Amino acid sequence: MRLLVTGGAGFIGSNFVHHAVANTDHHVTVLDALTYAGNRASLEGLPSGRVEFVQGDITDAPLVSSLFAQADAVVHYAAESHNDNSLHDPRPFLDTNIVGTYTLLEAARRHDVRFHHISTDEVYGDLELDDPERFTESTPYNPSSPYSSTKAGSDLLVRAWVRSFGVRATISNCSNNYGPYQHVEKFIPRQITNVIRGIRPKLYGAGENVRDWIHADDHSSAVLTILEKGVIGETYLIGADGERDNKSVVATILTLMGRPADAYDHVTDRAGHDLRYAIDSTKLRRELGWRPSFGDFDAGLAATIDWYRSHEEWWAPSKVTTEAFYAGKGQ
Ligand code: NAD
Ligand code: TDX
Repeated sequence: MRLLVTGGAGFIGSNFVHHAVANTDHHVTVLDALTYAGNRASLEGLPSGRVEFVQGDITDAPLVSSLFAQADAVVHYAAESHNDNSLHDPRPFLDTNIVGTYTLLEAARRHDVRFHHISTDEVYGDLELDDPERFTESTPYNPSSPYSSTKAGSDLLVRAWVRSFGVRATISNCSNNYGPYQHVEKFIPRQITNVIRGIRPKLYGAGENVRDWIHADDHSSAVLTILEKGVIGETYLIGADGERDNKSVVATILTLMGRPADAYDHVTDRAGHDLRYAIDSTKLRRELGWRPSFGDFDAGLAATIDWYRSHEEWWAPSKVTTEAFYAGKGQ
């Protein structure tokens, strides 16, 4: 298959490209604007005969149309992805997540290309810490932040283009990813690189918020499974039963890096901070037979710490500007 991957120079998109090259015969074309979050170096080492890179914007309709004309399937990762940035300046989130997804859907409709839309569990809002329920495909949408509301909007556009125009699309909503190539603005790489730099990790508020962690490689295998076996028009939740509160994640990072488990600071909480996310991925497991491979979160975290220790040249250029942004907000 000729796959077009939007956002393939970002964190999860680049992990997917590496995974697809290693596990399939697909040819991959990456379309990425190389915003602050995109990094061409995340695709280094891949065979040039299998992977082509196009720098461009998903809101550029003529460019998008010409790439869809040559693709059998599209996997759409490109997005503005960081909640904290969306609280500071929501506009790029509307442009890329809403108008960008609309532009791709119109091209999918025109060229009748199979389309897979990557989304997030954040569209469902948040859960109480003691709620026995987890998110399922029938949980009502209730997004909290400018980021998650634009992702919710993009999901609804996909559903409308399936029903109104017969676009052959599927959607997946995944929980929090960790692994190599994640920007240092995000929680886990921020704390790992802080410790490497001798800065104390920064925990928002009390640190009781819970996230449901999945390794990016497991997210990639789930997306390939949906591309191969998913039913058009369906939504699949992706998760690996990895619920942990932020305080315990920071303590584990510190311990794995040889520091006292409580050597972190509490900082200003995120506005509207979602309390807990938790995914029930029974549908994906039962109907499509998917299983995660990374069962041990601490082992995955240790491997991720090793990756950041040995790839300082990859993250160092972003570290200073990222920390300056947070410092300005007391975080
Ligand atoms: P990221 O910010 O690391 O990467 C986004 C990529 O998209 C970058 O390479 C950037 O250059 C590119 N991009 C941004 N705007 C673009 C535009 N207008 N045109 C073309 N390219 C553009 O994000 P990520 O964490 O890898 O997330 C990828 C996708 O997965 C997003 O859709 C996000 O909503 C979703 N998701 C992320 C997580 C997570 O834990 N990070 C969890 C569930 C779902
Ligand atoms: O320095 C920090 N300290 C801290 O306590 C940062 C950056 C974050 N946090 C907290 C906020 C969250 O409770 O850690 C948790 C994780 O934060 P992020 O890495 O910003 O992720 P989150 O807001 O949960 O969203 C992520 O998962 C869902 C991705 O960024 C989204 O793109 C995805 O949709």
